[in-house]
Formats: sequence, structure tokens, C-alpha cells
Amino acid sequence: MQPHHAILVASMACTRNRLDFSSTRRLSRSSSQPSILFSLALALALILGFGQAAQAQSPQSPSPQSFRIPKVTIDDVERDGEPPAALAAAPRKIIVDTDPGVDDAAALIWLLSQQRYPLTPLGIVAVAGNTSVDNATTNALMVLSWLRRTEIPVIPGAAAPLSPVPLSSTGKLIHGPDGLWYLGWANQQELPAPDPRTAETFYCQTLQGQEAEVLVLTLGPLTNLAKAMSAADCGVEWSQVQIVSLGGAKFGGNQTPVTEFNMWQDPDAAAVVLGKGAQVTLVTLDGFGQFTIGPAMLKVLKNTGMPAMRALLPALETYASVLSSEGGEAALPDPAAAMAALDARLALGRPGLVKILGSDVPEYGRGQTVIALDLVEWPTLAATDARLSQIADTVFADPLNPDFGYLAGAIGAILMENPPNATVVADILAQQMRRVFLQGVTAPPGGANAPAGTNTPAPELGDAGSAPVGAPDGDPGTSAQGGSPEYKLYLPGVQVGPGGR
Ligand SMILES: [Ca+2]
Repeated sequence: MQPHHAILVASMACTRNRLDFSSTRRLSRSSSQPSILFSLALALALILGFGQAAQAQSPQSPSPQSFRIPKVTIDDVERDGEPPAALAAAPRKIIVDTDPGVDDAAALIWLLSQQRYPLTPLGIVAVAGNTSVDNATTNALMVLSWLRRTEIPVIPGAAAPLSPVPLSSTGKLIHGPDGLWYLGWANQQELPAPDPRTAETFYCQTLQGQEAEVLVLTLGPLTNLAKAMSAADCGVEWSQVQIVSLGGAKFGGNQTPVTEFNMWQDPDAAAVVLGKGAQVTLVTLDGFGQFTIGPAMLKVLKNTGMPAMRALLPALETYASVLSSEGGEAALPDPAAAMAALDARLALGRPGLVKILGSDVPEYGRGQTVIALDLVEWPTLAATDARLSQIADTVFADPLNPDFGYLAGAIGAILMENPPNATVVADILAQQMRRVFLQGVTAPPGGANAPAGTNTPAPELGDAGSAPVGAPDGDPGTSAQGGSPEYKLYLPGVQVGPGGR
């Protein structure tokens, strides 16, 4: 067995938590003597991070046990457009933790309008982030009112981050001073009262005893969840809880050049959530940044959107205009996370080791997620340079007879001590998401997915076919992404494409 094989075995054992360090060492020690040149190259790759070859051979580590289906290819999505059997079998219980926020509102409207993935919403928890928690609560209540779903409780959550940092006001520049570009303030209708429970009480009461049945989708800072996880008498087995969080970035940022907003606003809360052994999926900027909205999609929504989506449209148009150059596209993060949460085929997740810079670093680096996704990155994120240097020194204690068996065992030990703490979504199938999103929130006259009581035939249908962005009735041969072929998706029994849906 060559050293890299031993390391791969160690990695797989690490992710399964089945083998210990000694067994890995035995594997490597019992192997035949490897090629010195190959081993030397591998060692350099591992220690210095130059290992593209090793990266290419990274194993398909098993995902943390969760509701998520294994990732599939685009062809699978084309061939198998029906909802996954497990999802279609019974409505999935879901809690949404959110800071509406224009894109949060769009996500809520999609979640509660679409019928592709049956859901039982248990509650919406508001949090300060894009706007104050009071605004977020009001906006959530207003969206539910639009959707005629006011039976869903809205719980006002944290008004300030868990981290000792102020709540930023910069969200006003993107979402307006009320979080919905004045729709919240202009709303004069009588809204139901929010739920009187605290967010911690709601989480603990709701999750207790049904941890494995409830999906927690967070679209804002992780303050509420972190506080519930830290509550002494909560009684929730967090290791069984499935959490899909919009947040983090493998590369870049949208708040500072290296930091994604939700993580930046409350990094200490994110560290708590990542550290409790829950089944966390992070939908990162690398992934959600690919889901965009622009003039074409806005036109489709205006012409064929369900009433709630049309109600949101003025805010959505302003949001898109401030985030994009004229005529361009703007990222619409939260719906992408919602779709990734409900259909893993749309989001390419990989087991990852995620560390986050806390509130004790300079503001511009606060909340940066440092993410290891392969065997080259993993040891350098998990271990100190002192430890890696000690390993290197030991391997080459006899320079002419390097001990690569020791190297494999030592690296394997590091991997086992630092198993994956999240499934990281750094890529999505954006074009398919556009279709799934539009299928969920639009309704041409007589549309098959128009929920009773929440939709009426759209009066302005007419030229949606000219819109290139996944228009339900548009030409399937056109695309907003440079003419690449579009992929047919199917609602149950209803084809999307020429001839209607
Ligand atoms: Ca949000």
C-alpha cells in the first residue's frame, strides 16, 4: 500500500469514526515499501499544499448522515425530475430562521407557495440581521398575511448578535430602512400578534423528541440557534438535528472582501452551531452567489407571479437595482439556500472541515470561514505548523530512508481528530434552481401548481415567453447563461416547456 492509499484509508476511517490511529498505523506499517520519489512528492504535497494530484484523488467521503440525498449529476436531474421519493412521501417539518430582508421574503414566498416539496412549517423565527428584529418580525408576519398562512407562528428572536459586536445598519442600503424597501412600513393591514415565546423556548419545545424529523433552515445570522443550543435545560439532542444554513464562503465575501454577511454579523454564534455536532449544511456564497435575479426574471414575476410575489415585487426590483449594475443580475441568496435545503440534487455538497474567525479579530476578517474540502487542505487547517513540522522532521530523521509509514499514520491521526463538521455547498445547479423557483412562485392562468386560496390566475400573462430566464412558457432552447442548453424539469405529471405546464 502506497502512503497516499494509507492516508485515504485514514481519511475515510476518520469520517466514519470507526478506525483509531493505531489501526491506521498498522495498515501503513504492513504495506510494502513505497516508491521513494512518489512518496517524497506526496509528502511535499501534503505538507506544503502543492498536492493537486492528491486533491484529484480525494475520496468521496460519506456525507454526514442526514436527510440529504447523495449528489447526482445534471443528467440525473434531467432524467429524474420527480421529487425524491423520501421527500414526496410525507410533508417535511421545517423551521425557518430568518431576517427579512427582501431575499428572505422571496425565499419564504417560494417555500410556502411551491408544491413540489411538501412541507409542514412549524414556525418562523425572526432574527436581527438585514434589519432590526422588530422589522424582521413584522415583515415575516406580513409575508404570511400575503400568503394567507397566518396560522404559522412567528417568533421574535434575538435583537442583537451573540457576539460582542453591534448590529450593522448596512443592511438598510440593500433592503431599505424597514427591511423591505418601505413595504413593511407602508403595510397598513392588521397583522396577527407574534408568538409570545422566546426563540430559545420555541426551539427547545419544538425540537425535543422530534429532532430527526425537523429541518432547520437558517437564512440569517445564527444567533437564535446558538442561544438555544447553549441553553442548559433545552433537552434537545442536537446531534440529530439537521440544519441548513445560508452562510460562509470558501472564497471571497459579500460583506468584506473575505467575509459573508451572516457569518460576519455573528461569528461566535456560528462557531457554537458548528461545534455542537449537529448535521450542518452550509450553503456558501460560492454556491448561492450563482443564483441571481435580473430584468428577465423580474419580468416573469411581474407577469405571472403569484399574488404574494407580486406584492413583494417593488422591493425586489429595488433590491436588484441597488445590487447590480444597470440591466445586470443581482445575487438572490436566500431562495437558493431554501431550494438547496429541500433538494440536494440542486446543491453540490461535500463534507468539509469549517473553522470560523470569531469576533476577536479585526472587523474586516471577522466571520471568515476557513474551509477544508480535501486532503491537502485538511491537515493544514486542522493541525498547527509546529505539529506538521514535527511530522516532517520525524519522516526525514534519516534523510536517506524517510519513514512514510509514519507520515501516513500521523496525517491519519490528524484527520481522525478533526472529522467533518459540515456539508459544504460551494456549487449549485443555478439554471435548474431558476426553473424550480419560478415553478413555485408563478402561476399562469390555469397553472397546475396554484395552491387553492393562495393564488389567482395572473392577469398580466402575455409575453413571458420572451423572457430568457427559465420562463415557464419560454423557449427551452434559450438560456440566460450564455446559450447553454437548459434542462427540462417536470412537475408531477406536468411538463415544463413548449406546450405549457
Ligand atoms: Ca437573510
